[in-house]
Amino acid sequence: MKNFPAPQGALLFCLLCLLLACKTIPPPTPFGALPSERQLAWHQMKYYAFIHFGPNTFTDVEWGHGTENPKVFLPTALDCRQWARTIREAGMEGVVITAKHHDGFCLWPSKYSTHTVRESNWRNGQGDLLRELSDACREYGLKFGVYVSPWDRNHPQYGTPAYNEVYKKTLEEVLTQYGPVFEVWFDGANGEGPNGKKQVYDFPGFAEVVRKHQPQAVIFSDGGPDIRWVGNESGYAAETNWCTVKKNFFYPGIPDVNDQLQRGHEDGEVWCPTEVNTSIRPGWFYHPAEDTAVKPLSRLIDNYFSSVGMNGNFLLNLPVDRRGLIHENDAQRLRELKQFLDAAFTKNLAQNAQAAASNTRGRKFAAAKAVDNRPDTYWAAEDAVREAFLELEIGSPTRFNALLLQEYLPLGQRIQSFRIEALDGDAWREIGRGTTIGNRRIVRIPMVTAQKIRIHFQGKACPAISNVALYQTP
Ligand code: FUL
Repeated sequence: MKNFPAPQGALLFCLLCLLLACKTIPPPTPFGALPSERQLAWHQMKYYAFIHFGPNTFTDVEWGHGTENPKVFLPTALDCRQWARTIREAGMEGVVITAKHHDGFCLWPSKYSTHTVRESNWRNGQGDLLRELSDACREYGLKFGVYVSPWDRNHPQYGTPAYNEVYKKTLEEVLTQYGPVFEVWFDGANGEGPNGKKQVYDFPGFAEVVRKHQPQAVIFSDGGPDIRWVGNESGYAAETNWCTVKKNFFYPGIPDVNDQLQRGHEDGEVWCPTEVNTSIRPGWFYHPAEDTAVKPLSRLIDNYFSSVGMNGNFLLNLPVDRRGLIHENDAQRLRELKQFLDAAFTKNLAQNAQAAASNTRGRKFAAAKAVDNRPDTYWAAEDAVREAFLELEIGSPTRFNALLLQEYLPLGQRIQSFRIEALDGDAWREIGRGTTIGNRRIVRIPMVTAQKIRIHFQGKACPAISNVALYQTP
């Protein structure tokens, strides 16, 4: 038998051990409900635009009756490329358009309705707003999503079983003619139709149509199935926000559970995270009187931290005006928010931090994986460890007032609470605390200067943290 010379032999032995060590330490066991691929893709988004546009824009109401003359729909200078440019420059990642609101008016020439852009004089009745917008989204690299109201105050068959079939056909048109759709938004509102009857909606059937034609699209409603309403329209997720909910508990239009929608259910069996929707103005649709009521920057910043920073995504509504443009005042506020976000989040002050942890399950899951800027690696503790801390040595005294924490979602949402400490002289001083983390938690704290910080995690299973970052926000 051939012997290796001693030093090479030892080296090989070490390498083998290392290889074995890496191989044998399995990742933590996933805990509880887990996200699907389409949900994980959606979790990578943060901030996108809602657009409410239709006859209401011209009649100055929020809920059209469905009896409006389609000729009222007459934007004078409609330009979807201006929308897409403005949205892109705002740092948003996509658009969800009211293809049909409760008045039943279709922004595309649907075969299944007589209340559409075809019956208006816009583009001589030859227009298709979904075509123009989806083209503009492609040009500007934005994702395209649709709101198709099940409640229809115009359709003569509304209130009968036949309407469910009409609605499915309508949905099919929207989902097959305009390229990839990233999100389908089902509103829970269910009022009376033109014949005074309410509809019993076939939501499972509607979802089937979405899955068939756009399997990657997430479906939004009060009850998901993919993403849920956050229980308010003012733009706030809750401090405690679980991605999990009880099975078959929420459904579209469910009354009196807004608080539970906001918080989710800690022990829920189903993954269904929150999307936080609010409008940049008081109304969803355009009203000239609200030109001076665009929300102040401070409010939008607050909404950003309370959505993107509280384990949700931010869907900010822009009421396109009667010209068919995003109004200057709204565009200005979007630019201001973008400037704030750039100033706040471009520089991660923990970028070069040295990380250590009170417990680690092996090299592959080392503390450093929480600051390596990769979403697919994470620090994890051993299975039995439900409380552990990460320690960051930043290198030099650093001023910061915000911390970003992210869990590695493919293993479930695990953390129930956390505490942040800074080394102050010889003593650790608490500078912040919170409850859930999930996809993304941004903790705002009073400005501190520190060189060493610790984040203590406590969870339902061992922590699996993919990212920690520090920021100094204006
Ligand atoms: C609500 C609707 O009734 C409003 O008109 C608006 O579309 C909002 C986003 O959802 O349920």
